[in-house]
Amino acid sequence: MILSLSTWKHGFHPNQVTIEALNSGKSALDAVELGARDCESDIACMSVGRGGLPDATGEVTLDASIMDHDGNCGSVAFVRNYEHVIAVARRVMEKTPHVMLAGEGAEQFAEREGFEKTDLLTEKAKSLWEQWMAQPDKLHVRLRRAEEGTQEYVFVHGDEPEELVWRREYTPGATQGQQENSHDTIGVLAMDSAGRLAGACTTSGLAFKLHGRVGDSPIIGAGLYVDGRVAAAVATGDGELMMRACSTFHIVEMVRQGIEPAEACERALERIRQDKRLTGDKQCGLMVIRADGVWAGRSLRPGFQLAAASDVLPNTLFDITANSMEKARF
Ligand code: SD4
Repeated sequence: MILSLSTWKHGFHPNQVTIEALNSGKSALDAVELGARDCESDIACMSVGRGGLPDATGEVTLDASIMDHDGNCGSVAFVRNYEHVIAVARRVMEKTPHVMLAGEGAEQFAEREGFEKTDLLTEKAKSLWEQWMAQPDKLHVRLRRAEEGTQEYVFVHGDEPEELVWRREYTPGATQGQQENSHDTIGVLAMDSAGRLAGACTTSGLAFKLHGRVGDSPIIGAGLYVDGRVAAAVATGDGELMMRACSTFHIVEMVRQGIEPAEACERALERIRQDKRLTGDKQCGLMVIRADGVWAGRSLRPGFQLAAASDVLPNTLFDITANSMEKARF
């Protein structure tokens, strides 16, 4: 069988790219890279690649990781001016003895490897950063999409209880716009026709993060983990949660011990719920493919979506909750 999963609604197109690559006989590794690249070039997606929202100083800094069936992995963190950081991460995996390069060193490596320099900050991202800068208590302000179809964002202030925000935005029957917020990182998992697994994760991280902040996405075992004999798992959401819990490693190890994929995600979320710093506004979305092709997705709260496609399933968007997956209505 062939199978691909991508995080969030904006993962729908990348997932189509990934499944088509698998259909044309490409390896899982090539397919996840192509899917991730597709999102890195999509400027409408404001937390991946070009078009990503900047950090608190106005600079866009990217994190990415990639992992193959055999446990080879590469990652880059805090990279500026290179759009396809997923490809740079793959180059780290294939051309160096290292797993991870960060900051200036990663940028120099990208340059030496012939990657093209790009200005990652779009006018729209810059304008949102300027609006954020003008907020009185900006470190306690988060960004969410406003209304359905508008592609506009609103700032949610810290004085509004976040539990209420989630409840209002993610009640059943909420409109499409209400289901979306500023979480846009992409994680892609794939199984190719030879039964090989691979995963990729690429992001500009949390909007307006502190300069120098690195999230879970480039951390092997936090944002992404693959052991082709067992399972592949990827995470999205508030990275600090998955970094403290090593969530994707946790999931793969539970599957190794015979726990069903959906149950493994639920138990990983249970662990995250024990995090003393978990607050009502934080989200975490997890996806897993077991070596036999059984897959699952779970999230701390409603609002997380994933795209899934296989040789028997056309590319389809699913609504994910803490204990269920359902075909999305839009
Ligand atoms: C991070 N996990 O940098 C990423 C952000 C994310 O949905 O996935 N948002 O923490």
